[in-house]
Amino acid sequence: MPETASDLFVERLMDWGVDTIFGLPGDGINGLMEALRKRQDRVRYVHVRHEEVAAMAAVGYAKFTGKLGVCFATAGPGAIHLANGLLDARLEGAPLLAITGMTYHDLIGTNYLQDYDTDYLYANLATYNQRIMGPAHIHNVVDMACRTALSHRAPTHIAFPIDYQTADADDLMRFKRNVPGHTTTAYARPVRTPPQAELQRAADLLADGQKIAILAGQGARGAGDELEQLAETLGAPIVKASLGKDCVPDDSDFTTGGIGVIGTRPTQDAMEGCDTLLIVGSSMPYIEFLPKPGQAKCVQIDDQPERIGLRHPADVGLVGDARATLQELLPLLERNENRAFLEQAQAGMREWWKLMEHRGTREDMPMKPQVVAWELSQALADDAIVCGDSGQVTYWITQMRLRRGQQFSFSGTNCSMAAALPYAIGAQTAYPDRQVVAFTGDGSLTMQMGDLATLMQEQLPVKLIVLKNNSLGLIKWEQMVFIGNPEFGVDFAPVDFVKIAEGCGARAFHIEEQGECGEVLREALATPGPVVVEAVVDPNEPPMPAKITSDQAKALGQALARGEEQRKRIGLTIGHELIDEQTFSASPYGVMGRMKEKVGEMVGRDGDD
Ligand SMILES: Cc1ncc(C[n+]2csc(CCOP(=O)(O)OP(=O)(O)O)c2C)c(N)n1
Ligand SMILES: [Mg+2]
Repeated sequence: MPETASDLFVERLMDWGVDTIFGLPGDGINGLMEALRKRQDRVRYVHVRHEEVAAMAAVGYAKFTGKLGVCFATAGPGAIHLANGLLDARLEGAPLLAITGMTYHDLIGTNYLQDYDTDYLYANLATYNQRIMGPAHIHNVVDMACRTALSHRAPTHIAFPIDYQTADADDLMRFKRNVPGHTTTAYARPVRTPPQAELQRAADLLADGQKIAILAGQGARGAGDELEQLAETLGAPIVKASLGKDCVPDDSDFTTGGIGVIGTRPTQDAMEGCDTLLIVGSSMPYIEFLPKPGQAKCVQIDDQPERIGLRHPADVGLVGDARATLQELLPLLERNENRAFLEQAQAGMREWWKLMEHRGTREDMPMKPQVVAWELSQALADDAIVCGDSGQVTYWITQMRLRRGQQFSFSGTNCSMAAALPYAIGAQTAYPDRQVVAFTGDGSLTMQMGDLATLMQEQLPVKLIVLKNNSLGLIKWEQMVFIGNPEFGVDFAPVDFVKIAEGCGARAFHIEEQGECGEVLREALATPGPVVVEAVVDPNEPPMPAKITSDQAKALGQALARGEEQRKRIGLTIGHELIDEQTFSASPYGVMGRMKEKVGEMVGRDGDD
């Protein structure tokens, strides 16, 4: 029987199916802690070392399970620490419930201890945001918060004043119109499909396309079979936004991999050359990599009507769940007998993977960061979950070759640093028996290093791989390549991550040579319990886009000329790669390779004649 308002609260969450909660206590939330203590056999409390990690772990949990992620923090400072996780949930589209303590209900607004209106704080973050006004309010508010988070894939927030947390569950203040039992935990997942007439309009438009490309995003996760069927029917390559990386595996014949500065050359060719674009569940923000408005006709599938036409003009908008909509659309489509566009993309991808293998097996010292991602992709378990991070590390990990059954995510639209470790905490809590790998940078890890200790404490056997370049690598290149300035304020003092990990009680490995990388990674992945792998990598390896623009080349030249301190090393590295990759047609330096291909095509054509 619930004795306190907190008992009511936690039991209602359990009725919603909540069995895991991430947080860090304080006197502003101790009433709720007692309700959790009494139910610790049914609700797993994951005790983290920083509230941001609690919120981000709950986002990771939600992203990999599709279930509601739940986190909590104490009043004032604890609540403020949670905020980035709410932003992450909002921009990444993850269902999240954040619970924060608040000072005593009759001292609010008096500059009392940790007195801060956390509901005001979250006003522009949470889709549903309420303050508990007494025990009789709890069911009403918890039900709305859970239902809203799940329906909108969005963050919601409940502020719970301290004295109400321990108030008697039999509250005598209930108003007569608040009929007990009038609200329930009933929930129906919205799976919409568009009207038949709209589906037919889309099918007609697609029937006119000759060079069709599909752009699939996070919303297409879970619709992989349908996407591949669609690609086969339309003769259309599937381009993947980074958050949709695992919607179709990288070894599928139909995908050209990622898009944007981290994307592949065949993707860019497909976007530049298509006459028809079919967007499935993507609103990825890199608009300049999409076909220019007017170039291609467009059908867009999205379950949020306000997103139709958001990034690219849509001729037909299909509002519906990606999988259910594709299942209705597929029978209306004719097979496109013109396979040339798909075949060109497939040939391009064969060249792309040759380039990736070349970059991933280079023996240079310092070790190239691509080597770590390449070797990792060979060593991963078939059902591995990989959590990426923000930085140059994003390039290497999103270009990794994922196999069918493996899952991937990172903070893709919020682009928050220090997401890999919390996401991995969330993923490993949800799937204790799967291999969970966090792939992170040294800048990110030093932001939330305390939570390495969480892995030990919670017995989460996460394998964390940190690329050590003693720098906020991505920003250094952005300063040079985007605005032509020499790097400034990006290097930092080296950290011995092996010692840090061992200090937390975890096993640790160190890699600095290509030759040992694969073997050490395999050993690390096979080691039970939490493991940290420190990989020392070249700080001067440029994150190369698939095609270099003249603006980028000019800005880099200007940055070097204006006194970039590493100009010699950078010049040497780029000069070396320019020669080294000349014969690879997928490389931006691959002029020779592309010429060879063109000549080959011409000779082949003549031969056929
Ligand atoms: C919370 C946060 N702060 C700052 C940034 C800006 N930022 C993006 S990537 C990056 C550098 C990441 O450095 P590191 O983790 O060492 O990875 P590297 O780029 O060196 O591979 C920074 C500072 C951000 N995205 N998120
Ligand atoms: Mg770094």
